[in-house]
Amino acid sequence: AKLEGDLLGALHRDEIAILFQPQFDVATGELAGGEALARWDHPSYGLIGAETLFAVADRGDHVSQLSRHIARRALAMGSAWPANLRLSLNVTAEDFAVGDFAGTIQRVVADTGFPPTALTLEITEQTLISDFEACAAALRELAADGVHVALDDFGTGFSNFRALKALPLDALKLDRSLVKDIAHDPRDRVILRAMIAMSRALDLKVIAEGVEDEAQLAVLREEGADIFQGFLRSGPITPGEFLGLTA
Ligand code: G
Ligand code: G
Ligand code: MN
Ligand code: NA
Repeated sequence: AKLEGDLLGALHRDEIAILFQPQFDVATGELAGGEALARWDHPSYGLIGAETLFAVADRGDHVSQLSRHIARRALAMGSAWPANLRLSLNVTAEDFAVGDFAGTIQRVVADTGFPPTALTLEITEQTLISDFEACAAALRELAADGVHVALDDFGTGFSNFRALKALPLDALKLDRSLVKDIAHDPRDRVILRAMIAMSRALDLKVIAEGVEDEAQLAVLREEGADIFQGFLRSGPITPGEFLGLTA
């Protein structure tokens, strides 16, 4: 009960920290953008991860306020980035089920001056089922503004091929469980190759996450993945550290 009661105050006291995990071009190794990852920098408990943060927000029915807060803060930071870099924001179907989240994103884009074509929304399938149509419609509205949409966590238990067909997607983001063994297990490599072939045929970019060693990156390069992120190059870093990478 304690943490729930703190959350609204935390939003006002600016205790929600936003880190960015850099994303790189597989072919060239160049910085391509960053994924915004939220943390709660709690005065007594220290850094609280996104999963706990959102669980606490959910218990207090404050998820939509939290998501809107993160969108506004992340895009304000991103508006200082070079124009060629993409900013990825994690969103869920639940975000689109409350109020007019597409309108919120459009307003944040207008207020911050962040170019919509440099924004990628990473949508997870976890909660897509119940609010699928509303979510698809909202994403189509944003896609019409030039916002990009990536299907996140692809390859986890929530993978839903319906989303591939019905959402206005630009990219498929392969979960790190699909990336982990590609350099050692031929079966994992076959699955990777098939996912990339499918993505090509659907005109989707392929983003690989959880890349931890050079052998994995070499396989991604040979198979033709587009973008990667992972501890091999960088974990999540502060906005200041991220800007340092662009200098
Ligand atoms: O970075 P971390 O390990 O705490 O992330 C845990 C999970 O929380 C990840 O799946 C990540 O996508 C998710 N997450 C991180 N930041 C956000 C956010 O701002 N919004 C949503 N909906 N999920 C987030
Ligand atoms: O599900 P999502 O990708 O949004 O989760 C992001 C979380 O994954 C971050 O908290 C980050 O610390 C973690 N992460 C980022 N890169 C790697 C990696 O290369 N390996 C592992 N195991 N975790 C990673
Ligand atoms: Mn993500
Ligand atoms: Na993910």
